[in-house]
Amino acid sequence: MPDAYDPTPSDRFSFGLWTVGNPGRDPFGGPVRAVQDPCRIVQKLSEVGAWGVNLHDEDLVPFGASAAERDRIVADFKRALDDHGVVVPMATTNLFSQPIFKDGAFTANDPAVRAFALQKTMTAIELGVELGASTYVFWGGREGTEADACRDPQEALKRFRHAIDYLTEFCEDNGYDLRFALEAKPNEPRGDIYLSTTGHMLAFIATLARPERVGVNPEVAHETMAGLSMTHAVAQAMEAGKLFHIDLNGQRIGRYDQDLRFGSEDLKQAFLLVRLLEGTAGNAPYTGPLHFDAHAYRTEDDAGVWDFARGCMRTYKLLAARAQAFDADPEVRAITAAVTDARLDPLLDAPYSREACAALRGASIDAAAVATRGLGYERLDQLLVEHLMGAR
Ligand code: GCO
Ligand code: MN
Ligand code: MN
Repeated sequence: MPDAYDPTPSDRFSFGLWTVGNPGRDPFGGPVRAVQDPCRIVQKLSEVGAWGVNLHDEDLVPFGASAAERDRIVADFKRALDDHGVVVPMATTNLFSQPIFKDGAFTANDPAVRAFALQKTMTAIELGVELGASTYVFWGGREGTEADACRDPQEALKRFRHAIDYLTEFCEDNGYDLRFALEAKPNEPRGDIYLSTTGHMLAFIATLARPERVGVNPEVAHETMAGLSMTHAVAQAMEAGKLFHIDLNGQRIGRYDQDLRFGSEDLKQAFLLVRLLEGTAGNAPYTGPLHFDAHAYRTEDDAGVWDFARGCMRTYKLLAARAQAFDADPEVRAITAAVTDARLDPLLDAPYSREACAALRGASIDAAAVATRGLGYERLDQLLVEHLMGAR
């Protein structure tokens, strides 16, 4: 029975060819599902109510395909997109699967690898532009080390910067209206990956030649693997105007990159993240693509894959509705209402000047009275739990 939580294209949900197309391979076992044709994935995505499909170059065009083969595959794919009303919001380069990238791509020590990575990325950018993508993701899966003495990590950063600056210039020169989104991950497949968190990426972006073209693509699993708050990472990106894309999935702390169905782990964090993205607490909402970088359990057959996809989207919508209700709850609003002080607010609002500073320093504050005031956060968090559990 369709209901209000069934996704529609206006929800801006997207999946990668590599996500719903994941055949269930893991480091201990081979595939358990057949590899699906990309055109069939497009059709199935439209059936389940998704809006977009994202891809790595090699998800669509096999590595080493001839020009004629490439053109035929791309033409078929474009026809499927048109037939089913599915768009390509984001494209990216696979800079991790081919053996040449065993020591990294843009940061590798061998100039032949770095040059090859740039060549491959420029070709993949052209594919993304041809398919109508407006965001281009950079995930440096192999940009890291096990034997850390192999290079000065500062040199790795300089090389990575050179690559991103080179590629933004390439887009500029060719009139490609693409925004870059940098995706951080602390480890896996490398022992340590450079620029390991969204915070590292944000600091790095400020050092680029064209920082306005570059933002971030935070992923739930990656921030959680690092033991960090995804919600805080996303908030920092939003506040900086840098949330260009997002990878939603489920993850438990301290584990390998699980890429589970969105909301299947730590529902409270998922709720807080959706609440932030939707702006139900009053902040400006995120209006970009809502991408699920996750895949079905290895136990699933094809039907289970589409249950997985529907589950990601429905959970997002359920959480958005719960967030609306939570932030409209008068009891919640009473606790979270801004604390105002007619005497101190003007002193805090005034920018620094000698006079303003003297006034601020001279204001008397009863520290003991302030410190003993209860803030009601126990009640607030219980209200959150009750909304989440459908008790309010
Ligand atoms: C991972 C990453 C990737 C990237 C993808 C797009 O841990 O494997 O999350 O799935 O998001 O390569 O750049
Ligand atoms: Mn990941
Ligand atoms: Mn990802």
